[in-house]
Amino acid sequence: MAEKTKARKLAQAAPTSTQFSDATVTRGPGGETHQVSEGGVPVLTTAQGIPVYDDQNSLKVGPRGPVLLEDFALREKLFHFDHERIPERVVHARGFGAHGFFEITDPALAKLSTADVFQRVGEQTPAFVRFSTVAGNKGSADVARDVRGFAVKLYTQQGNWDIVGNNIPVFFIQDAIKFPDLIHAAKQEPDRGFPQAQTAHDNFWDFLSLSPEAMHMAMWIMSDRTLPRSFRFMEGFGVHTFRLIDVAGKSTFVKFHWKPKLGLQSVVWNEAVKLNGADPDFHRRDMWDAITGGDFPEWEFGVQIFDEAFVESFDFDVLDATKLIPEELVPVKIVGRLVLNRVVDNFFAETEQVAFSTGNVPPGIGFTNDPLLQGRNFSYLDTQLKRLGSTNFTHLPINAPKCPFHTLQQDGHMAMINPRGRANYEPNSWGPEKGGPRESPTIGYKPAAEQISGDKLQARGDLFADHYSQARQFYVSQTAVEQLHIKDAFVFELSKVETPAIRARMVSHLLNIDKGLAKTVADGLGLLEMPKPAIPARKVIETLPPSPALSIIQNGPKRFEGRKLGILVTDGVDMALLGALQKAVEGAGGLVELVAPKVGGVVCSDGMLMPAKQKVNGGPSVLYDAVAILPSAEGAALLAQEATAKDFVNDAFAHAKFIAYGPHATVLFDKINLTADLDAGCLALKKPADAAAFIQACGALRFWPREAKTHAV
Ligand code: HDE
Repeated sequence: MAEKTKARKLAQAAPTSTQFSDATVTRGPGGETHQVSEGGVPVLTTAQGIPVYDDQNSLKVGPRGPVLLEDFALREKLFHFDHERIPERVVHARGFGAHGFFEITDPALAKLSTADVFQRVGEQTPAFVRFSTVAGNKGSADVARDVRGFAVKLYTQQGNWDIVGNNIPVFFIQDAIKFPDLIHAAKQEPDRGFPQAQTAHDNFWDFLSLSPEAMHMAMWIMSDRTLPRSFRFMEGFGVHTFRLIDVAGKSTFVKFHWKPKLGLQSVVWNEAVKLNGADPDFHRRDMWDAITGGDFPEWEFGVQIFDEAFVESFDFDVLDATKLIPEELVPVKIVGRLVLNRVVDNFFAETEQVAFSTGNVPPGIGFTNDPLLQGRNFSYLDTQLKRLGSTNFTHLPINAPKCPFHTLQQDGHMAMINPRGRANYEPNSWGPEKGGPRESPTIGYKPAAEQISGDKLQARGDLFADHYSQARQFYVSQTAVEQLHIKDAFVFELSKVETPAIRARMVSHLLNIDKGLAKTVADGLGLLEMPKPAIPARKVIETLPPSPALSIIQNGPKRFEGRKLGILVTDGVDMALLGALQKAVEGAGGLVELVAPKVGGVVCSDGMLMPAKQKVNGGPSVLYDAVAILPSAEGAALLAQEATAKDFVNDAFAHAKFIAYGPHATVLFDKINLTADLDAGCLALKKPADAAAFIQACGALRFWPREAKTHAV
């Protein structure tokens, strides 16, 4: 804890008011960063450095105008403003990035790959990570039901390595040629321009139900994986099979994994719906608060390593991105860690302009013939030109390598890295170092040796044709609670589909995955007739054993660390109870926020003023992992008249949260008819010593047995 407090202080001490980040600041001859007026105030200038006389009024003829075109400061200001926007990403438009480092903790990879980043245990490699949703536009809400992007850029000493992954280990499609169709179908429909950031519409389910290869992913996206509680509590996956290439050029197959140190956690759907209204920035705020508070998010870096013999023996094709390799079959070996410890200085310069590409791999890492991966290698470089406007996007500080680099590329829009001298080709006689820079057969990037021959054709491998076996395996690997959420999600999404035939077509696929699931969804939709099962391309659908690694609840943290308790308080709150709760939460590594009738705070039973974080109508319980209700007697009577306080309790209960309550809370519970329903997830705080047991219970994160009793439809 002492370490955490120290880190928190350091993070708070970090300068926040510099006008430019160091990467872009221009200094005068004496190192000055500003022209200074007589009073010592930094002077505003135009982009040409001309000091501005008046930034409140444009240049006019008389005080009522007309405005003169001569006003170059006005023209420049408007001109620049008019051009502030760049195209948002065609997918993954809404994202949030942070800096940190990667380090190897186990030397195992050093002999399998020449990648410099794997060679030295404990050496920190700078990293930048951008998390994102996929379908929503840049201004959409964070807690959309959607896949999350998990894109990692490692600035290694032999160039940038981008692992452009997701929080789900498989994908919708097998071949890049289907990507534009998938994304068109998922995003707003082209005639009406809605719905925004959701897949609950006809086009999406039409395409999906016509694409049996998407069925495994359909199960994942209808699971709680697409409703993460925080970026900090989700896994990341490289998805494709890549190669590690050793010094002899021999390659080993590998899949990359990121596992959150604080365990997995998701929110429930009704909570997500409300969160998007209460705080559309819920995920980015969580990340910002954690890092600036010194609670640095951390992931373990794991690898599944396998060889040609495994590839031959595996039931599926390792080149098929709609399949995973169960961890029970090839365990994930943890060999490193990723820590995020610095927020960006400037959102646009870093998070918006960062440009990832699956094609960015250093020596020692190789591609496979996964047709999705091969398409991506083209698409990412291509899209950066459109988005960032110049081939010189690599000159931007966030994209430039942090190791020495020297290309012979030149010119182009906004070239900022311009070599001196005469040598812009090679071989040449001019360069000081033997006509360099030259290619290097010793350290230069070399792909894995691979013999390839075959007919030119448009087809897929036979093993790509099993679309249901792993979908079924995913479903049977979930706990009953998670299975219920999957059923509910299908019913919700398909209920928003207006065309009955599309709903039925989707159910016809579910029949091949799990009959019980199909039946419940059909019932939930009020489907009059059960459709026939979809005809599988490959007749045999395997019943694979459950894989516990695929469940969120089974991989939860079992502790409250990194989580938040919201305490609803009023004037007169019992300071002994409040203090005990605060101490217990902090002891568990969590955070406490007070929600009160006024944000200025409350006067506690001992006369002390405690400031609140939220006014009750702006701090609904969806913002918290667990809640405590601690009003005084008078306060309880007040809250019983306040709709948002009643919602606070009702929602916490409906979302299966642990609830602690002080002696007067029952007035509020009576008012909302909750008293008779209080269960083992609701703990009475009779004395300060009860706080520790409550926080201990909160480690389960939700009191799931309540859920079935609160959802009748
Ligand atoms: Fe992407 N994807 N993708 N994707 N993707 C983009 O690149 C693409 C796929 C992923 O935070 C785009 O710079 C194709 C799988 C992430 O900046 C674009 C195909 C996975 C991000 C693109 C895929 C991803 C992107 C849009 C199928 C998980 C955000 C803007 C062949 C393994 C990166 C951009 C960031 C972004 C193309 C499939 C992850 C258009 C063609 C599979 C995390 O280039």
